[in-house]
Amino acid sequence: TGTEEQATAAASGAAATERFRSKERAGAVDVDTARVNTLVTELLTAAHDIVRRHQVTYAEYDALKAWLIQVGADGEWPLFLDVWLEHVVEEVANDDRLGSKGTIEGPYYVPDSPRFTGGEGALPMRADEGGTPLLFQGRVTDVDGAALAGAEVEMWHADDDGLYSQFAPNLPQWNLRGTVVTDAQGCFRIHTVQPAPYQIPTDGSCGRLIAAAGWHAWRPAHLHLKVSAPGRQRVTTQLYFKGGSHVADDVASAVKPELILDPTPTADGSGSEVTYDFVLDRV
Ligand code: MBD
Ligand code: FE
Repeated sequence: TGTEEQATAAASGAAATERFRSKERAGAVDVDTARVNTLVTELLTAAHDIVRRHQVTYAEYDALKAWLIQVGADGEWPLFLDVWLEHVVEEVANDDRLGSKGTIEGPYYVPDSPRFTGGEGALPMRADEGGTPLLFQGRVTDVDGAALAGAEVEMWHADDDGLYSQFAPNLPQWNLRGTVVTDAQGCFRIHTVQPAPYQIPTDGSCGRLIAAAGWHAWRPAHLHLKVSAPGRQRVTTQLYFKGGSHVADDVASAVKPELILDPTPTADGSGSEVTYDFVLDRV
């Protein structure tokens, strides 16, 4: 019609920035003076070294300054940081954790999604939701193999157009977001649809950086998950699809070999299914 709201970098950036501001840990940072001194001094020293080694010009310095200002104006700091820095923070944070591998959370998690008890649920979706139906099922245990009943398996993912509800216009609030609580055996079954690959918005600052540097803007299709149970460490992870585009060259560097699914067609030909189990370490 021409009046329909389009997904824009600035709108999804503003929503991601607002989401980050409202999360518990965001306001409560209190880092030790000596630690700030060490980290910021080393970061600046690395930048000084780059300027000297590459003879950075005033034109380049001004391009950097303009770009940094615009990242904030576009609300794209959450996107920028989660795409290009979070993977190393996650690696360091979970280095010695037992059980299921995790990976980055990214900018589009929203807590308190619709909850389904009894071990089974279908993520909220539109009547005409695109994408192949997918049954994602498995079991949650502790590191000794004991079933974790009442564990929460939170899932959120992009739709068949690569868009996330609450960060793109015209999607139902909880589209493709839900929490399934495991049954007495620790089992869960989640009915959803296959997501599409995600493209970093091309009309924002992250997109301009990608174009300027000659990179690509793609993440492989992925399911986001948080799996938690009382007295266990919560796992934040993502799962990818074997043979999918950009599994081998994710712009966010968040793929690990343990995180690749290989769904099989369902017997009745209606979609595909895959089993994936989670193991949660002690706190
Ligand atoms: C995503 O969907 C995502 O998962 C990450 C990590 C960054 C940008 C978009
Ligand atoms: Fe994502």
